[in-house]
Amino acid sequence: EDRYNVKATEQKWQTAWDQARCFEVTEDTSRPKYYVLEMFPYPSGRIHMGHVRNYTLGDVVARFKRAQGFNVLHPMGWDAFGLPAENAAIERGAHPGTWTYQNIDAMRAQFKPMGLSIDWSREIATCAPDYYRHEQKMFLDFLKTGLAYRKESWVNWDPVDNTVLANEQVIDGRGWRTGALVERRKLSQWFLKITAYADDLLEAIKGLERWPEKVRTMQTNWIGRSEGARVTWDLVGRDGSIEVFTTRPDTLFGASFLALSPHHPLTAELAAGNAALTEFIADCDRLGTSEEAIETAEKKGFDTGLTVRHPFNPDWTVPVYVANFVLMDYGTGAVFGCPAHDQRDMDFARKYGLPVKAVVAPKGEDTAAFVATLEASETAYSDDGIAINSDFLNGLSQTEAKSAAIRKIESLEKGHGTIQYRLRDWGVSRQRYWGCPIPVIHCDDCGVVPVPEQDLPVQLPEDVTFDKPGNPLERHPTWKHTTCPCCGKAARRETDTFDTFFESSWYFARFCAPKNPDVAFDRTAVDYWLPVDQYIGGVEHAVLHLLYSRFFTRALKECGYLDVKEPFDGLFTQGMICHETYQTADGKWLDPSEIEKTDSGLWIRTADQSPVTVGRSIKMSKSKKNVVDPDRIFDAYGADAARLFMLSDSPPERDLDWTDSGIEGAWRFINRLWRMAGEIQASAAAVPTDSSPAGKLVRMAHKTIAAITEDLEKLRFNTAVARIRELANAVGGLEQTDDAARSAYRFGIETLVRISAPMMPHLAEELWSELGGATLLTDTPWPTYDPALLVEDTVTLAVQVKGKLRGTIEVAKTASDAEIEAAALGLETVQAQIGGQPVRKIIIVPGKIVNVVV
Ligand code: ANZ
Ligand code: ZN
Repeated sequence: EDRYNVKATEQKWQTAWDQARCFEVTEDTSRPKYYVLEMFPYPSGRIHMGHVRNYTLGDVVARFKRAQGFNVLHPMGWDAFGLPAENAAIERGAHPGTWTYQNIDAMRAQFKPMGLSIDWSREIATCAPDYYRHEQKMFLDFLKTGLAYRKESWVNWDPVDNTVLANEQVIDGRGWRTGALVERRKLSQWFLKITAYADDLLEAIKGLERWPEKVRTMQTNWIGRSEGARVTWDLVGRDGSIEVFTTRPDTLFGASFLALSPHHPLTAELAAGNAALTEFIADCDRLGTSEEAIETAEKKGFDTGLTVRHPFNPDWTVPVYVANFVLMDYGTGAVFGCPAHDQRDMDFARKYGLPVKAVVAPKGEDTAAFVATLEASETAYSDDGIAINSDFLNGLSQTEAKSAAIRKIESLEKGHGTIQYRLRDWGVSRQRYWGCPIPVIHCDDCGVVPVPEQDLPVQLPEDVTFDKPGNPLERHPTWKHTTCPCCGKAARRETDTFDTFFESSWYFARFCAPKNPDVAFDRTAVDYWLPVDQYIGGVEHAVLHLLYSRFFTRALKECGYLDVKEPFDGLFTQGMICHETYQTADGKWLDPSEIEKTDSGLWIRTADQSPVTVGRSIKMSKSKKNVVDPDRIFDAYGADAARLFMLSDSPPERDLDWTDSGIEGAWRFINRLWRMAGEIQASAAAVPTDSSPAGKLVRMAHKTIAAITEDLEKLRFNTAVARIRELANAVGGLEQTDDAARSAYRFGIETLVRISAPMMPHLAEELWSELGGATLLTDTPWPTYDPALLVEDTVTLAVQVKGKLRGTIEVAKTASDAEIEAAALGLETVQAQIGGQPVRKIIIVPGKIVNVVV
């Protein structure tokens, strides 16, 4: 045969690995473990190139670690609950479960031909009752320990469909199906107390040394620790006070108003019987619940007519507004406004004609001029500076002024220094069908009663309809009707289900013993496998999923489920796959199959010969029609070529441009390796390591093993591929003229095969068997190198004539002066410079220069 039969070969080895159960693992305390995990996919129906990259990266790590002798766990599962299944049910009438399991089958069938070293016996789907029953139990334990609680909170409400909307279903402030303006509504919902761990989650980020800096920063900002003060302002003319939270107590002398959240208890009190204020609150509610909407909306306020006394001077009073930008669930739900030093407050002050008083000035500037300019300006000064116009704070730096102000507040008993976190408790209730039922029962007499453990799982009913808006669990004729476990009277089941981030917060631990029906985690198994040594996924999960998992692991430890605190020891976030885009003159996106190149090299649309603009490479997305279907690539070039290309051109953390020439290049390289292996000639000679070309090649192979081992250790896959290509070039360039060369050639191929195995496992396995490997390459240890052969045995010396560089020579490190002189004089360029003159002296600087003096 003269062509590599990629289809048959890849299929053959996948079957061989399956039959040998190569990737099925059990705990084995005699060997070091290594747990590799890619973020598990949502079963959308088809895999995309992002999946191909993600699982290729993970598979290289898994296969490499395995060859190094680790007991490698590399499992796969499906994040199977979620809104798209319900949307499909609404649009196509298929049951969400049917749709989901069909998608799982389709995607599994697409993953299998990739030749991933996955232990498929551990496959899980989070929508299976024997998965979610365990999280119902966890929830009951969280309830007992106070980590789960119920409180009123805001949701997006579609007033036409009369249904709660998920954030994704709100588009530009409108319901996705009705187009109606979304409102805020208050509902009683379940929360998990992630804030109890705010400090610990923040502090422990320091220890996550194998996480990308970028992700650590994002988590730090998300937790958002702010040092500041709570300050009390007494109301004028009535009892009571308003407490505000501020990070800038140093600017207290610049205060010109107080602002309450529309949902502050005092606001509610004032609104009773006040139609204008009630209308203002309703107006604020129409903004929806997203922080972004609130931030970008025009700042609006309502003057309550109340005033409060300044904490440092009871004679100084400022007005109290209700303002749309003050959030109820941060700090105290009330702020003091300092327009000179906060842009939002400045906008507000200019709009409502409130005073602007400068109390901070930059060091070393003309203060009077600065103050005059700032107080007449529209732009706040929020940079650092020295306190001015601030009584006892004058002259202090910002840090000093903050502490001094807090000391004063505390001595006056008008508040105290405090630490505030941006992090909020995690609201886990969703008014959706396709999620894990929350295991509680509502009884008119007993209140909220947990479902007794022996009644778990609370299973989703199968017979549901999606013909009307809203949650089918609500409308189901029987499901929600039950009896109270306490008093036995008729009672109602909770019809909310969990946020789907709930399932993904513990799946990595379930993989340790996924079939255990009795407990979520088999202790021996989780103690052995956790934490995950290398986690790989998209940076879009840098905050929520990864933070929830870190929280869950702590909560589970507290409830006695396991004994680690951090779930992911190493984290790697991969870049995106990008592709060129094609557009018609009027902006319509075109698929590559709709265009062609003219003889003059221009792109046109085949249908009407109209010109096409080729856009820069951007993230593959269906809407831009620039996706490449993995199936088509596997079919045309095989899995190894797709894998190789995924690893080749860009470092894995960067975006990768998909190009036809790139995948074709990978394909050609695979064929070239295959042909080169076919050119091995028999030889009985020992593998040479001398300074002959053959010996040099062998040394290079040893160096390549050393370097690639380090590359793979550090996830520098593109460099690793480059080294394989270099070695292949060198092997291909070696003439098999004698036995030593034939032996070196064979050694070169053998090395190439072994170091390619994590990346191109099928080709490597095929060539290994042709080389006569005794076991599967997959079961063969990683190649070792001889450190002695890494040491260079030659040096390169610069040769100068009359002080000018004229060439270089390569000589053995042990070469004598006479040998070096002869080699230098042997250079044609040197002879040309000497031009027959007598050589007076040759100066040798060892290891560096040969200077010929004439
Ligand atoms: C007075 C002040 C003066 C403020 C100044 C800032 C600059 P971070 O850093 O995010 O913690 N704030 C407090 N509670 C708020 C709420 N519930 N809704 C909206 N804004 C709120 O921000 C803290 C600052 O945000 C606080 O400090 C407060 O405004 C505002 F020159 O107090 B500051
Ligand atoms: Zn009861």
